[in-house]
Amino acid sequence: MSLSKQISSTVHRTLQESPAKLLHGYVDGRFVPGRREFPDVNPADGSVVAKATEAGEELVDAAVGAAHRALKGEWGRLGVRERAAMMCRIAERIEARFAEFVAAEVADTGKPISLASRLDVPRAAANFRVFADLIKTAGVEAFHTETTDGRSALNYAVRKPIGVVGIITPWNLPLLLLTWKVAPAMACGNTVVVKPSEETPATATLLAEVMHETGVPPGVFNLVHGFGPDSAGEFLTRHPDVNAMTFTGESRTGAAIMRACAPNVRPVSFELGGKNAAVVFADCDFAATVDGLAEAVFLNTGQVCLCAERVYVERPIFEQFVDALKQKARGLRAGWPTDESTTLGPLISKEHREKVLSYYGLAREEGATVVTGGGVQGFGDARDNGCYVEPTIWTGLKESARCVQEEIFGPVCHIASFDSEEEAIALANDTRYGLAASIWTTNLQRAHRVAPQMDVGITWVNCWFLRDLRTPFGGVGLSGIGREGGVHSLNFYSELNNVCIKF
Ligand code: NAD
Ligand code: 6OD
Repeated sequence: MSLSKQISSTVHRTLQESPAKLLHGYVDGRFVPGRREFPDVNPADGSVVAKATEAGEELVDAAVGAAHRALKGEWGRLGVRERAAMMCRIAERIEARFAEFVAAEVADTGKPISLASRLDVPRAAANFRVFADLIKTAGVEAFHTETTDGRSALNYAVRKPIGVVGIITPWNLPLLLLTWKVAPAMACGNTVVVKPSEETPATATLLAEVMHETGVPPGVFNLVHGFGPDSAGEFLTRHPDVNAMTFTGESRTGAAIMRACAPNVRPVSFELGGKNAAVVFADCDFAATVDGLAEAVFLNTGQVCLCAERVYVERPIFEQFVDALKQKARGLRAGWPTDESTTLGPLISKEHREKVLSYYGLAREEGATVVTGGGVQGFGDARDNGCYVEPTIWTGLKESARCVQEEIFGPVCHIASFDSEEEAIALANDTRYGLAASIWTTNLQRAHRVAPQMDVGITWVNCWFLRDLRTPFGGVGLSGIGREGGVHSLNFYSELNNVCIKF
């Protein structure tokens, strides 16, 4: 059977079987039930695809305790090459269970099967492979120091695990974002307690199964399910024995987690929200830019932190560009996520749909021209119980409008015109966020001039979401604290002990 047929039949089987499925936490090498069950809902039609069990404070405490014991056990004694080899085996097991991972991600998020197969699951395996490679080749700083008595000292830094790392992740790219943190944390010899989003517990549970099958020692990877406040998320962030916290999610949640980490002065790494700008110059490759922006605005139904919600287009091509992106929006196929030809899935939940629709309403009040969309599709089948919204484009809003300043996290953008490079830079930087920007031009001198002036952590030129996992990833302002990726991840997930030897 071809891979795509295999994936498709696994997805259908999973959706049929899954209402009976109970997703437990994984602590100290065992699957353990939590204090109560909560539903895992498929946003395509509102059906319950599984139930997960919420970890209470005792289970989170048990997970942190197990993680500490594991640091001192077999895992702590493994050499770098053995750890790296284990991580490669984890990548292989993810690939061996590829169809199940895709099925679980599609059922939980409603994202199109084509997207989960091309992006989410391959990246999970790549995250383990890349950090296995990096840790084997990572160097340390060394300095030869002349001393005042005419002798010398050798300084060199030793990389050590930071300890137990708490990892909290969101629902938009659940497995990709979880493994983006688990892999470097494990590569550096840490143990982890992970808390995936309550909206998407399934692939994290499959990852726990993979850890188990791969022979990862008990306590190295621990999983607790549940919510944020007064639930597993909060219990983890305020646990005094967690040595570092890494979090991806909303800026507001980042602030709450920072407060929880403050009393014990623990390091944090935050990948937060964005209100990203795309700047389109009149000299761009028009067709390629429209294709690129259609992805940058609508991929994953706009639920990628890097999505462009503000598009600035140089005046001579403004009308033509608005029209071309409108055609792209109208060409998206809002279908069943399991259908190979679907290009637009639902939003994650009814609650999130209410939020996005509230912005669709607000845009009208704020004076937007609705170029396309602005409402909800009707399907005449079970998808009407789901969380779909129309892909939407606005023009005509003031820069101060809430729809231009606040992260919406849906399939929507506002397009405005500009007349000069300076104006484009000022408009792009007029935000409290600072995650990513994209610049579209065939003039490379301009690209080199403009890109460094973007107040963001990542600037793409003539591309978007093109990832090399060795590069720094993160944001400024409300978009986060710190950088992960390559050596930046290794530095966050390890402590450096500088050894100074006089000779
Ligand atoms: P969220 O902040 O609501 O939830 C993220 C996670 O935090 C969930 O697991 C949730 O249960 C947990 N949580 C919530 N409150 C908590 C608390 N008080 N203490 C501890 N844990 C808590 O985010 P979301 O709605 O799941 O995800 C969407 C957001 O994530 C968007 O803002 C998006 O931009 C952002 N995001 C950023 C990046 C990035 O790399 N910068 C990547 C993906 C998503
Ligand atoms: O590609 C990545 O490593 C990454 N962290 C992507 C984040 C996407 C936000 O939704």
